[in-house]
Amino acid sequence: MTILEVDAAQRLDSRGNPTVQVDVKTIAGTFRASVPSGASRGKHEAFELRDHEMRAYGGQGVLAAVRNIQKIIGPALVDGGFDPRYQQAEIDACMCRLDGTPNKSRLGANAILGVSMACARAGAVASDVPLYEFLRREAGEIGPYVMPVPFFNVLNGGRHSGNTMAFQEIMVAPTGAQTFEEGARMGSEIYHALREIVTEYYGAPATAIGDEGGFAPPIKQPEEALDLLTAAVEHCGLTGRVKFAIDPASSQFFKDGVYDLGFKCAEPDIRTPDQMMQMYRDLVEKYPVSILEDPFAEDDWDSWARFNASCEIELVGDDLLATNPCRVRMAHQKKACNAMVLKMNQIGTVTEAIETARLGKSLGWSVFVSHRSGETIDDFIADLTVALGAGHMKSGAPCRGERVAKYNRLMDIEAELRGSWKSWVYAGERFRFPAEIAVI
Ligand code: 2PG
Ligand code: MG
Repeated sequence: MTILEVDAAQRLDSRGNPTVQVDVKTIAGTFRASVPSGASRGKHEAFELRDHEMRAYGGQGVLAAVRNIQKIIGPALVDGGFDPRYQQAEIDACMCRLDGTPNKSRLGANAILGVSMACARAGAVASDVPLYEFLRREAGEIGPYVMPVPFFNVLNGGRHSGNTMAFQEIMVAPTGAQTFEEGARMGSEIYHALREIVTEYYGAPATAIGDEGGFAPPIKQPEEALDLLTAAVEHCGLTGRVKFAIDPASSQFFKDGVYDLGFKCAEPDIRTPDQMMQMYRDLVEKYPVSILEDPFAEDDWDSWARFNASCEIELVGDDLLATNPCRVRMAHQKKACNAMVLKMNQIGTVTEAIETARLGKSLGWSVFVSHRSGETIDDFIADLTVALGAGHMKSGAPCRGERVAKYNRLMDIEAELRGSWKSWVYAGERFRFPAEIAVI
């Protein structure tokens, strides 16, 4: 079964920016994928091709990427006679060869990834299996199926909202649920309680939401955010059954060796790396924080390594690693972190994303699958998370269509597993290393 045609179009993402949509046609049908886009992008990420034609979309157009798919990638895949059932890796390698650059800057990672995802969907349907099965086979995963713990980003700051909060994401995770579905319910209940509490403290206008669906009240210090969340959890009677996570996305406010927590305020609020470390230690001690993602900037290796030396919780590299195997190896060598974020568009193909996840796991790290702040209703990452047995994922708040698309897909997958012969577990408290559950 070969690829008959590859087409692409420019469509809008959740922020109203253009993005790439791909259609791959085979005898089994037409399979679509859409590409996400970050706001707090790391400088080591694969290249996102934009038109920079200022007369349209403020230069954000992706027509060049669309043309690259129509004129270069599509014909090469059709001529190559690839079978998407068995040749995902070959298809992805062919696109990397066509591009020929280390960071996909010729054809654009946004062009290449869209095709890669759509081919995986074509391969799954032609193989008569759900996408998570197809990707699981690609990843060589065996053992029970793991439903991930969702990390809901319920308070938005940083580059994702217009408020004063420097930290980009404050997340809540239902680790004490029994199933994903129960976890989704807990997340939704906490979200709604949080709305009430934000209204009470800051007034109704503060319940406006940020790019990932979380509230964006005028918070200045991280404790304020965690106190609000604590109150919401308590209100729902869920104390002890949830954990918190923080993604400060600190590359965004790192300059000249220091961090400026006031970067969105009139006055700077400068902290040295040592002060940042102390602040994180205090937060971890005071609140049930289980993940710190990008607490230090992408090239502040020294702070990462010093903090990691005594860090007992999950310390995740996002901008630091950019889902790039070279950066992962570098971080491992420097002992900079103990976990990786997995974002397909940071590297640019499904195959390379899976390989990077496997590399992380082989180093004893956990893998935290992530959406981007600019999303579409494409729910590919839900299947990818189950396929990898990653144990946890983040897709924003339990609010906004492009965010809940992934959570809803995960509920569908869980329902399917429940009705099948397959053995499966909800990662729960063991979200970092869910494979260990299987051993028990
Ligand atoms: C992050 C992401 C996703 P962005 O930093 O983890 O939440 O944000 O897509 O803007 O890089
Ligand atoms: Mg991040």
